[in-house]
Amino acid sequence: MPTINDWMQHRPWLDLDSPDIRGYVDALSERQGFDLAAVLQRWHDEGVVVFEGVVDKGLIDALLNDIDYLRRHHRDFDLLVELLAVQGDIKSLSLEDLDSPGLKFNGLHTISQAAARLSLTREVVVFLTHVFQGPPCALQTLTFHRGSQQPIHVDYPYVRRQEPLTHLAASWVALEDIHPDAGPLGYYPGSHRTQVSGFFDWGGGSIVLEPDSVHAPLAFSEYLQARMQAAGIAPKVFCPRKGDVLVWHGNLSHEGMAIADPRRTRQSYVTHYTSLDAYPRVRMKPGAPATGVIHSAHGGHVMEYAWHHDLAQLPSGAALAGR
Ligand SMILES: O=C(O)CCC(=O)C(=O)O
Repeated sequence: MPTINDWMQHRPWLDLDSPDIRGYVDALSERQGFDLAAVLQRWHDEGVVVFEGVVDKGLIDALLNDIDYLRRHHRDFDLLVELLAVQGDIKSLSLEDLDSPGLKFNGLHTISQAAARLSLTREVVVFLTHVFQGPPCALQTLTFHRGSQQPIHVDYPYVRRQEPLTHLAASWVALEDIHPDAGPLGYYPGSHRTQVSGFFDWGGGSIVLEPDSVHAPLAFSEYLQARMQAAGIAPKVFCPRKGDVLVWHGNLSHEGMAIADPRRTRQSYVTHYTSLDAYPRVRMKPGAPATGVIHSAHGGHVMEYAWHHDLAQLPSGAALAGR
C-alpha cells in the first residue's frame, strides 16, 4: 500500500525544493535543440511544459486515418474502451456509442503504429529522460474524439503500478486545432507541489485507489477542488494547434472542461509514461526492451504488453513499415 512516506522518499530530483537546474544543464555535453534549462525550471515551478508545433503532422494524419478506419471497422479489432467510466470491448459499441463524448480508446498504440510513434516525439522523450534520469516508457495511452469533461483529478492514484509511484508523467498531443467550446483540457499550474496538493487518504493511509478503498473518485475531486481554491489556483485552458504537445506531472491537477458546443470534436492523444526502471515487470515481454517493443526512438520505448500476441493492426502498420 503506497503511503505519503513512499512518495516523499522517491521524489525525482526536480521535485526537491531547490534543484540545481543551471548546474545540471551546464554539465551536459550534448545540446538538446531546445532550452532545456527553461523547461526543467517550468516543470519544477508549474509541473507542466508545452512544446509547440513539434509533433510530426504526417504521423498525426496517419493516426487520424487509423481512427477513421477503426470507427468504420470496429468489430474487427481488439481494443479496450471506456465509456462513462465503464470499461468494455470496442466490438460491443454501437455507432452512437462511438460518437459519444467521453469515449476513450485505451491502448490504441497496440494496434496503431502511428499512435506508438506519436508517444515518442523527440522533445518529449528527451525532456522526460532528464526528469526521470532514465529512459521514458509509455505505460498506457488514451485517445479522445470529443472532450472528456472528466472532473478534476491527478493521475497517480489511478496509474499506480509503476515502482516508484512518483515516476509518472503524461503527454497530450493535439490531433487538430482545439476550439475553446470543444471541452479543452484544463490544468492547474503549480498544483503538482505536495504543499499545494496535500495527500488524499483513500483509506488506511493509502494514497492510491485500491479495490477496497473507502473513498470514491468523486470525493477525491471535491478534495482537489478545495485545495485549488485554498491555494488560489485557477485552471488554465489549453487550446493548442494541431501538432502542439503538453506534458504534465503525475501529481498535476487537471480536468476536461465543459463542452459548450456538442457538434465540435476534440481529437487528442494522451500517453502516460514512467521510467524503464519503474516499468512494471509483469507487463514486459521476456527480453524487453531489446525485443518485445512496438517502437523505440530517442532512447524511449513503447513496449508490447506481455499478454498480447499478433493483434490485427490498423493501416499505419503497413504504411510505416521499414520507415
Ligand atoms: O483530455 C482530457 O480531457 C483529460 C485527460 C486526462 O485526464 C488523462 O488522460 O489523465
